[in-house]
Amino acid sequence: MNPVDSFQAARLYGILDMGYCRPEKAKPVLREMIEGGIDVVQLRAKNSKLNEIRDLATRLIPICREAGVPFVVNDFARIAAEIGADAVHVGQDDAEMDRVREIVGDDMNVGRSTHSLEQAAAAAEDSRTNYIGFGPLFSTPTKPEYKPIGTEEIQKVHENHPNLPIFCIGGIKLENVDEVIAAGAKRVVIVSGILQATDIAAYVGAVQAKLA
Ligand code: 3NM
Repeated sequence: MNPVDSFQAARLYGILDMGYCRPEKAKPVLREMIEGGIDVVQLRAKNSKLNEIRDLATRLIPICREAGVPFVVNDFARIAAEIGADAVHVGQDDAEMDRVREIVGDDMNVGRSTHSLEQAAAAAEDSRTNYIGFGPLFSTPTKPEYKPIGTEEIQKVHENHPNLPIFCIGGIKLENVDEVIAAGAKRVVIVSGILQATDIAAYVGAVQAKLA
């Protein structure tokens, strides 16, 4: 499957956020996510040094490759390009898209965080963007500074952009994913729910069963 199609086909996108995971645990946690059937994995390390992120990404990408799971680097286009990641994910405030494309070229996927229907529309119109995150739906300790947008606009954002892979994000857990799906979500991102689960593979499998 080519990388764009794999984002289109994805249902559950997991983020290996180093705020929840010690570096020495990253590999076993990634393996558990894959065992549970995760569709996409992003490495997010807001407080790590560049060389640490590069080292970690270099160690993790072969595990994803072997499993056929797309590997995404958060924020750092240069590292994504160096290690041959499947995508780089950037926020609204991160480097301008031209700069990102200059670094990663035309073939790599670029994902963008959006926090409103307007930002989603702008990303959808931008041919440099391949998929979006849409949230945070609920308040979340993983991104505490962002105001939750709720679930009311999920239907609308899908109606507005039927061909864009849209990943709902923010405060989604196994316990509330039914509500998110009922509101129109087709794809979700989960961070703390997965990383704090006692059995990560079982948790991922249980969310996948609901999204299927
Ligand atoms: N981005 P959790 S919300 C990394 O809305 C991130 O763009 C968001 O973590 C956005 O699953 C978020 O632990 C945190 O709530 C999601």
